[in-house]
Amino acid sequence: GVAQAQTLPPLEQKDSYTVGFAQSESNNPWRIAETKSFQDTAAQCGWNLIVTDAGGSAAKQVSDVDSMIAQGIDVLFLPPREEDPLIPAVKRAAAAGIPVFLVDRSVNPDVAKAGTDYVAFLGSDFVDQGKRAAEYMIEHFEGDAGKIIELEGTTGSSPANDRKTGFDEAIAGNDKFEILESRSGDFSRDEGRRVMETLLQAHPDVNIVYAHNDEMAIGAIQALEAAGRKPGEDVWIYSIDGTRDALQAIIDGKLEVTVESSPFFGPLSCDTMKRYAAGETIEPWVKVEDRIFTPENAQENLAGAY
Ligand code: GYE
Repeated sequence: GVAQAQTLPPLEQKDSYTVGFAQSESNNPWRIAETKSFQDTAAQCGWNLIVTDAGGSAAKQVSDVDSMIAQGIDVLFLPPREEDPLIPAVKRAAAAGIPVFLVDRSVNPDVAKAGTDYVAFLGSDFVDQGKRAAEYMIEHFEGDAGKIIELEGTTGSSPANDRKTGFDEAIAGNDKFEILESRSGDFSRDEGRRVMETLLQAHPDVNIVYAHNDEMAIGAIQALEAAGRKPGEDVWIYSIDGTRDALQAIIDGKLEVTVESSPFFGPLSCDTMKRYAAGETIEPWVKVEDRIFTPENAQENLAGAY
């Protein structure tokens, strides 16, 4: 509407754009695949692409965005590491006339809004991902009572919050499943392994792990095997993303499922930016549709995995 047109910075139609992509960290294959997708898209989309890496620090990501604003970028693509700390930087970019597209993670909707503070959020439905992981578990788990350890993603990030919500909603009122303990593994393999080692000692009766991403699921598999447990036999693991290692773990019988969360945001970002420059009103949430990887299709998807 009129209010949107007045508050969102416009974007000129031109052949080349200086584009900022302020990556949050590069310590896992998902984020490396995402950065590569932006780099692979740059030439064909006319982007002079500036990429930064905040190394897992929201404060560093804020200062990366501020230096991009100072450099005079035309457009900003941002995966806010956590839901709150990046909001002031998003608002500063918009105030400097830079259209901002949030990619793969969103911000606190009570504090910043699509169509006002930023153009749109491009990404998956994380609540639905958590729900689908739970539904697969409910349908396939063969034990009598599911005792779950939940490895949560980065505290305060939109995928960690929402993947928890979706999973919790799906098992609410189901007496067969109980979450023994939930703890953050920061979406990282090493942290997932360390947290799993600790929680395994506290809860030796665990027979299910729900990991908010594949890296933590792989870390959990390592911790379980080191403790003499048998992933896929006495502990069933459910996860999200669709990395190569996760597909291989499914093929090896150590992981039950991974709900897809695609990192390939380059082409979608190009398309959305061009639509915006052409004067289209962009939907507040440009939704990514995700598949699910199971023992039935893991092998055929391995070659295209990252
Ligand atoms: O699932 C995880 C990554 O924000 C959707 O971040 C993304 C998540 C992804 O670190 O592996």
